[in-house]
Amino acid sequence: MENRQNQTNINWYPGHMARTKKEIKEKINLVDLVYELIDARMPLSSKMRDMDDLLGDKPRILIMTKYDLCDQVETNKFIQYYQKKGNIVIPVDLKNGNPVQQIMNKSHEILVMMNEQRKRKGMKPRNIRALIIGVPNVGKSTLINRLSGKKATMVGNKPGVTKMLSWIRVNKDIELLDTPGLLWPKFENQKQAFVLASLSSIKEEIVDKEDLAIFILKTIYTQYPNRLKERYGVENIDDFDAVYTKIGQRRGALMKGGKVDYEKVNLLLIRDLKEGYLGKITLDTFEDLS
Ligand SMILES: Nc1nc2c(ncn2[C@@H]2O[C@H](COP(=O)(O)OP(=O)(O)OP(=O)(O)O)[C@@H](O)[C@H]2O)c(=O)[nH]1
Ligand SMILES: [Mg+2]
Repeated sequence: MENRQNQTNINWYPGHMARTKKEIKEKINLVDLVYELIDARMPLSSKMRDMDDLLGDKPRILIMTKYDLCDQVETNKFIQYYQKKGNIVIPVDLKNGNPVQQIMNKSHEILVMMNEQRKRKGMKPRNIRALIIGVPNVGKSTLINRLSGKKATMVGNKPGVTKMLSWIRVNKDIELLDTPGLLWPKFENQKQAFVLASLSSIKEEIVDKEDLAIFILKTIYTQYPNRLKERYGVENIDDFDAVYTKIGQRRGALMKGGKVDYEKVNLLLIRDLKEGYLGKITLDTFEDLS
């Protein structure tokens, strides 16, 4: 496996995503504001593609979820980049942080503006309806639960938990439309697909585990070389057989007779990244932008 390249050509755009997009299109006229969620660990790869036509010029707030899990130095570069392009960006830790006030304040500003416009046209003020969109597993349902202060919708650490569009009232001013995770029909490049797969936005079953594990090894080695050393005692990745053997020995992924269990090492690498055992990481680099 020494010179192994990532061979898999991941493309995953199941029918239910096309259907979700169609349903959003049908409801978009009811929507005043869009919360676009981006996973802070993949600020480029998890940013919605192919949605501008659909969303038109609806006001948008970019919410960077999982800020607690990312490499803030790298992610902040993207935050600044999006801000420079005129976006409102709010980084959040939906698990332990307190994101509600900040998001509500911004939404309120937009509500006030909307109602001033309505007044000028002789229309009555009304509450705001916000659409939540983002790739699978980015934290859409978690955000709704945090904003509404109750378990209004189901969450889970795998893609595809939310299956249908549904309206949820947050308070007297705001109603939210939860949506299932969306991707776009064709990924821009292999890295984008692997990044999304590494952080659970692409269903595990459709990805070759070994390709994914090798991608993780290469990426972490390039971007955070010390992490492999700290966790597995791996100093370089010149020889993948040697790397697997080392990890297998360190982490007890061996078969009878002491041979390394390659499959187990693959799963271990994938899990360690997702669970944060490789530290706070941002897989997209600012160079990927160019
Ligand atoms: N540490 C951390 N975990 C988060 C954060 N936001 C969401 N999560 C976790 O991410 C996982 C996915 O959250 P969901 O809210 O189900 O994601 P979703 O976007 O609704 O996913 P689908 O419905 O499958 O598209 C859950 O395990 C959440 O607890 C965050 O800011 N920090
Ligand atoms: Mg959901």
